[in-house]
Amino acid sequence: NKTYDVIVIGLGGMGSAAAYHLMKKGLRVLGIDRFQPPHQFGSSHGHTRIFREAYLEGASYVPLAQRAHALWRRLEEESGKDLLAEIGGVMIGPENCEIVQGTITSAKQYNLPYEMLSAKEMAKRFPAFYLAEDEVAVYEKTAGVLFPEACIEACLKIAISEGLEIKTDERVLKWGQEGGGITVYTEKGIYKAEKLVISAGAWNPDLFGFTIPLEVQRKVPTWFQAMNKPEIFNPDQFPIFCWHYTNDLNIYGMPGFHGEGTKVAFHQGGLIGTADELDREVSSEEIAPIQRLVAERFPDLNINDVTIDTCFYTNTPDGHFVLGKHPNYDNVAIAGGFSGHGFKFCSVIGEILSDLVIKGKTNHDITLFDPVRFQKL
Ligand code: PYC
Repeated sequence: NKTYDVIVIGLGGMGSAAAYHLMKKGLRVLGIDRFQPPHQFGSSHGHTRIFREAYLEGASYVPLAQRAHALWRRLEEESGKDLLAEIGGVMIGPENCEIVQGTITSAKQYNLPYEMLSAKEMAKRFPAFYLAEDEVAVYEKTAGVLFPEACIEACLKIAISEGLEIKTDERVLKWGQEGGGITVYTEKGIYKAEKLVISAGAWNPDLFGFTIPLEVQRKVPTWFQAMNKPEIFNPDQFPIFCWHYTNDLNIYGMPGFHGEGTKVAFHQGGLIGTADELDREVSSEEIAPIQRLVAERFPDLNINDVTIDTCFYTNTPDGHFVLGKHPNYDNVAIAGGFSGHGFKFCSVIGEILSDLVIKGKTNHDITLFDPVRFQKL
């Protein structure tokens, strides 16, 4: 039976990037996924993801976003695919809200260029958005959109061309430390490696193997077609956005690139459960609140011409990621709990995971993501 250097469980955004970086370092790697990546069953699908560097969730994300940006551009060059479209981004809300102030604080700390726009200036520059008079926007020119399925495809294609072996449609049942190495048991086979990366998204709670408060939440993203002035929803006139709605509720969205419509969705809320058991059916009552909000804030969208999907967030109590070495096993690295804002970092998280399993450490600052921080509370 072949022994690998590293097994990667989960080949979504994070796992495919980890596999890519491990192959670049010349290792023998096996990747396992319970579906066929890129697929629509987890957290890495749905056409588009936000990219931004001025980071309202904390300035310590900025260096990671900058490195992620460089790595996405490198992957684009290597794959010949368009992965990141820099169409700009606006963080909107009353001047003192967290979305606005958090973005400004991190931009100032890292000297990132930004512009403040009043409601009137927004109406002139980005006419699809209807702001209240007391709302403002922080505009970041270099924010934009990643194409998640293309990102995963690019990572896997390059990694496979360099020798990555993959097993797809294969569910991992358990893993363990045996004879100084790792054994992974799937429904179809048994695989051995010296090291393990666990990056299984919404399936991480079953696989991490230690107590950690991860909450899997079913999200219902929605895409709306334009009713009037379709040109104002084109990527050259419609930046990505995060918008303070109430103190506990934000919306976010971005333009369509391939006819899918303008995405507008709630960042908070959704059914809680397990990835295998959460219902994928969506009732019309469930989308009524976002339709009401779209009618108010984007009156040129047609709230009845809507496409609906489901996907998962895996939330941590503080909204920060889980990334580091496994608390009980030195030869296992884990990544998860991305709480709905992780995809933009996949490229750098792949690099960090490869550092952790190869060198046992990384030069990136990941202290915020300590996997055992909740046990210390
Ligand atoms: O990745 O920035 C993000 C984001 C915000 C809300 C959903 N995704």
